[in-house]
Amino acid sequence: MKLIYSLLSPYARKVLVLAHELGIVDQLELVAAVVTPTTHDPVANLHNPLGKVPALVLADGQAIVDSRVICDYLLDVHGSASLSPSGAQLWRMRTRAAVAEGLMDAAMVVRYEVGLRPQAVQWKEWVAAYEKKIVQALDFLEQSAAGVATPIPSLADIGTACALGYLDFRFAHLEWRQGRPRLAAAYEALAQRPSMIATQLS
Ligand SMILES: N[C@@H](CCC(=O)N[C@@H](CS)C(=O)NCC(=O)O)C(=O)O
Repeated sequence: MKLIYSLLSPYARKVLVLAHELGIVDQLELVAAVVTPTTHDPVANLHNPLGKVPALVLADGQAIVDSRVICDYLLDVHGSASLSPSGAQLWRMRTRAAVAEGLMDAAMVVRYEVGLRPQAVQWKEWVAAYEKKIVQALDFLEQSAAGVATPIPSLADIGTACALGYLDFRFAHLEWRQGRPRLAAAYEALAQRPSMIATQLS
């Protein structure tokens, strides 16, 4: 399988962390792409009509996008039913995973607005509104923080860890740990896992 990815993408990191946790990372051939909303990466565009990373290309050439679907695929093919909670716990976990994903999305919106858009046409209210979404998502994740799932972290744990790692990398000024001790403790536990160490953003 080929993983079209970028070293700095928290979405691609999620897939890589899960692959490490499932013990299948060696089955992934990593193909780096350089993506922004305003540039055209031929490899990313070949496999994903949205031109985004990550994309997973199977042996028969079928491409799977986006990171949520790739993670579901890896769990389906290489995991086991025991790795997923059931009943109410499943929907709590999936909701936490969706909020963590939304946190990443909001961070990416701010990053593109501040880092890519010419300064003269940047929209301050837009940035403030998305920073507010980041803060609200962090508060939700603090309130719903639970112990890390075993034997491997859940999709919510992995998504949250990768979103928080991205904040540390690009949004350190937000000081997300302030007032969020449970989330900080959960993150510290996750950050020490070999899967997270092997995929650090740099
Ligand atoms: N929902 C997508 C989001 C992926 C995404 O936005 N990736 C960024 C890189 S971190 C990207 O490819 N950006 C290029 C673009 O927006 O065109 C996923 O989960 O895979």
